[in-house]
Amino acid sequence: MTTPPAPVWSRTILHVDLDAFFAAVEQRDRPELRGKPVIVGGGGPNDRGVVSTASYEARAFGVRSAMPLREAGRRCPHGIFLPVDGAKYLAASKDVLAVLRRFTPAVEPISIDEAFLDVTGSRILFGSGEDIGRRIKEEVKSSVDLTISVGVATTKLVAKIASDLRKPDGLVVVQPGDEATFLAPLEIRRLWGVGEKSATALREYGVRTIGDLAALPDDLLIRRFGKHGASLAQRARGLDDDPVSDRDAAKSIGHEHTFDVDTSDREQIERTLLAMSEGVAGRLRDSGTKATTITVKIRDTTFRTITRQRTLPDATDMTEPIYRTALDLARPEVRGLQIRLLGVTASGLGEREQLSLFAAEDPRRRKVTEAADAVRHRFGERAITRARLVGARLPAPFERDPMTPVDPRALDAADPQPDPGADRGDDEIDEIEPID
Ligand code: TTP
Ligand code: MG
Repeated sequence: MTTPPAPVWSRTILHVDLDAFFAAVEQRDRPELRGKPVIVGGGGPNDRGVVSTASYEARAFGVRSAMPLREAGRRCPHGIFLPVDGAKYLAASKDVLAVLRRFTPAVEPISIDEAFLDVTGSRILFGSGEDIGRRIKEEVKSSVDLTISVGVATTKLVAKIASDLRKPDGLVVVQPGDEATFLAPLEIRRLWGVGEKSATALREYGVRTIGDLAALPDDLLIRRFGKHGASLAQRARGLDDDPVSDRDAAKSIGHEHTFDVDTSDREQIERTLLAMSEGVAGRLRDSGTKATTITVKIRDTTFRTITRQRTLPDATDMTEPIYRTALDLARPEVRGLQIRLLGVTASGLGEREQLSLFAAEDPRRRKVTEAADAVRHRFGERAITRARLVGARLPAPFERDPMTPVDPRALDAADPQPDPGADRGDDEIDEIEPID
């Protein structure tokens, strides 16, 4: 669900991020590890894997997430190396979420250890954003025994950057009106929606910092970057009404799949996304709703879990736009990783009044889909399937999901296409892309 929009300047958004999460859970559960350099990941300093995370004591020796364990062993020979215990971290993550939900229903988890909260409506009960941030820190400490860093601002982007500034155990408040000044000195890449391509294009205009971008005239940005140019500039000026979405389970339709064996096989990953997109689209049609937001969830072998979300230009209940979006969001994230779990969720569900939007799609395709739905309902879900899925070793739970006949070539065309806006970096825009 999406929180009802409040005037941008009056919103209070919190971003919370646990400190050295996996290592902190280990130190919590084994007090003898507190104050020690703990390095979580793989099988130890001689393992070929990488560091998931390191306690702040280990970071003092230069150990970082994603560093080869051997390198970590060289930098911190007396480090205590522990394997990843994903189930334990998930449980802690859920406990923290429960604490956050005491303060507002508008909680949007974005990875295993971070979430956005819209506490605008909670201020009357709990005080200012700063007060709420402080209380959350206290309650996470007393209930779950972990420390958390909090950023408070009027926008998600500013709150997220703020929470990172005084880690660990930080609380940083950016007052309403100070957003643009706060963002101005930061490198342009930290702005959501600015990937490498956009950054390169912006550099042609001498834009290096977010402040440089904010100073560019709107008409130039629109000419160069299309319709998203203006919203990019607004974001650079600290104005961003991107809502905190609480992804209420009842208000979204999604599928998840855990692979029997973790995989980095591109074909298998794409096929799974396709099967899940089919399932989601079929269920949307069955429930007579269309969705505007697609979210993919990716968990890797180390239990690192991320979600990526994008709002579609038009509401849909069709496989192709859902799959295309899911693929686009997942591709850069799964590269080189062993994937344990994938999920595709549709949210921002609207009613049938959106039917007028059918005009935006090929009416023949809808007819074919509707005919397929009828067959599916009458003869069962396996009656119809896409060419790409035939004979594929599909993940079991989705074999039962609705399949609809669409020219399989259309699906291959669902690979991100060089659209007219591609060289303008449009594909990167609108993506909720957490900052590295
Ligand atoms: P982060 O929040 O990025 O890192 P952190 O919580 O360990 O440290 P801090 O926030 O204080 O800087 O990631 C959360 C968890 O996700 C982290 O504890 C382990 C896991 N993770 C990986 O497994 N691999 C990675 O490359 C990263 C960045 C995180
Ligand atoms: Mg963290």
